[in-house]
Amino acid sequence: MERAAQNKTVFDPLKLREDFPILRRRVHGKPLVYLDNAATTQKPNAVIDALKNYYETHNANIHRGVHTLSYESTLMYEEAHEKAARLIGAPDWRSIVFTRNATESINLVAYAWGLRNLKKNDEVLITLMEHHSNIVPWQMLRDRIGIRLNYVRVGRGGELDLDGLRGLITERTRLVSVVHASNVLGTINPVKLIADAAHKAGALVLVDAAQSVPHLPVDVIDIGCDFLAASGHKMMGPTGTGFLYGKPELLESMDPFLYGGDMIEKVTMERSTWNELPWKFEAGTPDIGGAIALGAAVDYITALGPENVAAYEDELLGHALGRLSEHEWIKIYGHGGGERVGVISFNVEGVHPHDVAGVLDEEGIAVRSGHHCAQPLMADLGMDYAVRMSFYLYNTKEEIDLAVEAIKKAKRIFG
Ligand code: 7TS
Repeated sequence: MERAAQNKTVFDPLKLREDFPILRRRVHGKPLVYLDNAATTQKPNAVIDALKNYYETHNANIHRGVHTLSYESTLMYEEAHEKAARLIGAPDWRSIVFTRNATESINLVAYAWGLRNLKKNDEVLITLMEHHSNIVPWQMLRDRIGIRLNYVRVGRGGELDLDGLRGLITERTRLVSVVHASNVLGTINPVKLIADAAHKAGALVLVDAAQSVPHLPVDVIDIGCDFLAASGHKMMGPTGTGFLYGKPELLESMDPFLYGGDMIEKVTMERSTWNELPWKFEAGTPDIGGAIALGAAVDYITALGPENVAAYEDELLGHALGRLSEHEWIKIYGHGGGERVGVISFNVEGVHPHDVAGVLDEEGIAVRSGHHCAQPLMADLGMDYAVRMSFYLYNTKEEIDLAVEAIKKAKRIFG
């Protein structure tokens, strides 16, 4: 909340909303209120125009031939890597591998690092707070090579059990893979501290930053992580975009993930050698236009300032928590203090979460109801489903008030 107080007037959300054409649309006759930003975010004109401009004036395949369009596309595609690198404080743009999404980024590490470097009884430590995309790849390695998969527990207030975490890091731990900001509870985990503890034991650290990079200043050097996975589409970039950061020396030491065109240096009938970073990990024709438009999204966030985005979302979060807490029949999960991103999961006593979401939809309000791809966490919290509101920089307190009114309506109808 302190951050918000210092930065209150930094940007005008009403002005900024004009950059997002979709926010002008109506749903069931009501103005759209989009509160499902943890799933994917809306796109500003700058991103839509970058995509359109790419296809209208530059479109060609990259790293091929000398013709002008291919040359331009290649430069623009490489520049998008540089922008992503700068956003997360990576000194070398070649440590950024473009992927389709955060899920693919984590799978890249599981296949290209895990399959080659882990052996039976090695340990991977994750947490109960993970999205399925940071659980299932490690279960795959457990089933294929017999690694052990351990989970750090989560307290009722939504905090990771850090003492438990220290106890679970052993001399067999090879990787600690942890979510930076929870997509269910909003909890911001102390990833720098976790990275220190892991490194002391000789383990590597992967940070799942799908919900942090869009909302907070993130610096890979400050955190000290070895890998960081991010989603482009959760930070206003096009769907089908994401990236993996890896320490260059680690990426150099790894085998490729996918094999084929563009990732090779030389191919003979007998064998092949690999291209330099990051192309070694970007096999086949990538989403060139998407990546360039993701670069435009990075420009948009950078111009606003990630610290200002965080401060404004903190204001929205404080407002929403205050409004929801006025009703004892609303149960909020995991907001026991500490730093949070703008995500609130809750249930309404006596009303199924899908019914809550259905009533909100009739009012033009988009929220997610379900298991949020975090079933182990949901089970640990003693539920199957919850409603989730998640904010972004174009949301307003008035929208949150409309959502609270619609929740009250759902309670009146179903409760
Ligand atoms: N990690 C976290 C913490 C996430 O929230 C998500 C997506 C992912 C990884 C996977 O990202 P993707 O880009 O591969 O889809 N989370 C959600 C969500 O909460 N609702 O829809 C997608």
